[in-house]
Amino acid sequence: MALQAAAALLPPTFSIHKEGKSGGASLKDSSFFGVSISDHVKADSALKTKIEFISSRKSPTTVRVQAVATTAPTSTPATFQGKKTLRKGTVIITGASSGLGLATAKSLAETGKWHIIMACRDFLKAEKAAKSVGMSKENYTIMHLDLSSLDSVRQFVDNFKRSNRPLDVLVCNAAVYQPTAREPSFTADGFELSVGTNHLGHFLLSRLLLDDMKQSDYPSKRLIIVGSITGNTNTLAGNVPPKANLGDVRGLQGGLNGLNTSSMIDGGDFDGAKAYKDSKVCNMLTMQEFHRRYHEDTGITFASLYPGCIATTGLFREHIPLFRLLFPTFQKYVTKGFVSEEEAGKRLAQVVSDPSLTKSGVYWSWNKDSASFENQLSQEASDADKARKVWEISEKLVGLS
Ligand code: NDP
Ligand code: PMR
Repeated sequence: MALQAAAALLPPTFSIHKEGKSGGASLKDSSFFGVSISDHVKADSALKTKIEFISSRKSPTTVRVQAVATTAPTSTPATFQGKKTLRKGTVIITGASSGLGLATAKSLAETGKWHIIMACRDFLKAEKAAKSVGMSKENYTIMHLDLSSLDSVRQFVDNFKRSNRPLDVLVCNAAVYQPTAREPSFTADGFELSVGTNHLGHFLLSRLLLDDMKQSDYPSKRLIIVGSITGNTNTLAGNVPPKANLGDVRGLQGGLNGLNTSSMIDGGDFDGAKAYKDSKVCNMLTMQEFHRRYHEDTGITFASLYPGCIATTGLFREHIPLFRLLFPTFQKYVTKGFVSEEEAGKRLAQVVSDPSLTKSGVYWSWNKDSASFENQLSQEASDADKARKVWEISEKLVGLS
């Protein structure tokens, strides 16, 4: 098979990793198809630009809020769907500067029915990205948001509130994935970076913006948190080691700071791939906890999704080059789980605006014919007690309780 051939082509520095916690071959540390590399692979820094703010645990990030209002806020009240006077919806999409977030922004912008707030940590990159996909100026605004700094999240929220725009839909999409990291890195507030960014940053953001969504008069208000198949151990993909597992959440309880406590949610040794998958479990648990706490009273639809394997995105920028080379082909022809960025963007855009996807508490997936269906979450990702625990601890960590 082509992939075995590819594995055979690996340089001698590759070896079968036998120290996986699950006892099987581990994909920890820059692995692909069960092989691991001993060289440390550094992230591609070419994507970073002058105005990016980098967080470090020793010197918390100073984040200056940048915003460009490309159109004046619209104040025409919303009416119910079907009526011609429905105003433009406002949707915030985090991490809209590339991959799924950008494709979704493009798809929504093309309808002319949405104003997209691109909430991004790299303003210039976002501007170039919006232009590169042909989004026209009146359909978007870029606002600075670095999810790896709680200060930045708060400043983003203040800045958004000052814009006087209504908030109709919030999409928590941004994520980092560090499969090759040997040591943990940390957010400005000292949380392990993947969980700190993908979960805790979004947790604070969505909690602080909930009131704005409550106040919106838009007919279908939605809070969407992007999940993934790899956080669900009821799937083949979710069983590729290292598997997601929050354990008794003792590491989260301790603050994930890697000093007096583990940097991993379950209290174990650092593993970048596992940290990402754990963060996705937190994303899916948080969506359901939101649903339980707020859906009935607010009418807001809370949803998560697995958009398909978008094997070409920047998510894999820190993976070894060989992985990035082979992964799209592997997903296209072996698992057949591959979707293009454009198709994935259309899927997430459906969850934002399709009138048939208003059910709350749902984890959406798509079948081979690109038809949406309500998917089953793994036992852990649907554990209501764990969801409540993660919620309560997260509240403390981000300073909400
Ligand atoms: P990309 O890397 O292309 O997009 C991630 C985005 O998140 C980028 O815009 C990135 O910004 C942004 N981001 C990262 N860190 C921060 C931060 N600290 N503050 C603000 N923004 C940040 O990956 P994808 O499009 O693939 O990922 C999008 C979502 O889709 C993620 O939630 C991922 O878990 C999910 N997903 C992806 C799958 C896939 O196969 N690719 C499968 C299933 C789910 P910048 O451009 O500045 O780096
Ligand atoms: Mg996977 C149906 C099988 C399937 C699907 C849909 C995915 C999706 N993967 C599948 C199977 C396998 N993967 C198998 C059998 C292997 C072992 C050869 C495998 C390996 C693999 C690696 C090393 N897969 C990966 C990685 C990654 O580094 C990606 C990851 O886990 O990122 C967290 C990944 C992914 N596989 C997927 C998807 C969607 C990913 C990206 C993960 C995500 O965004 O959540």
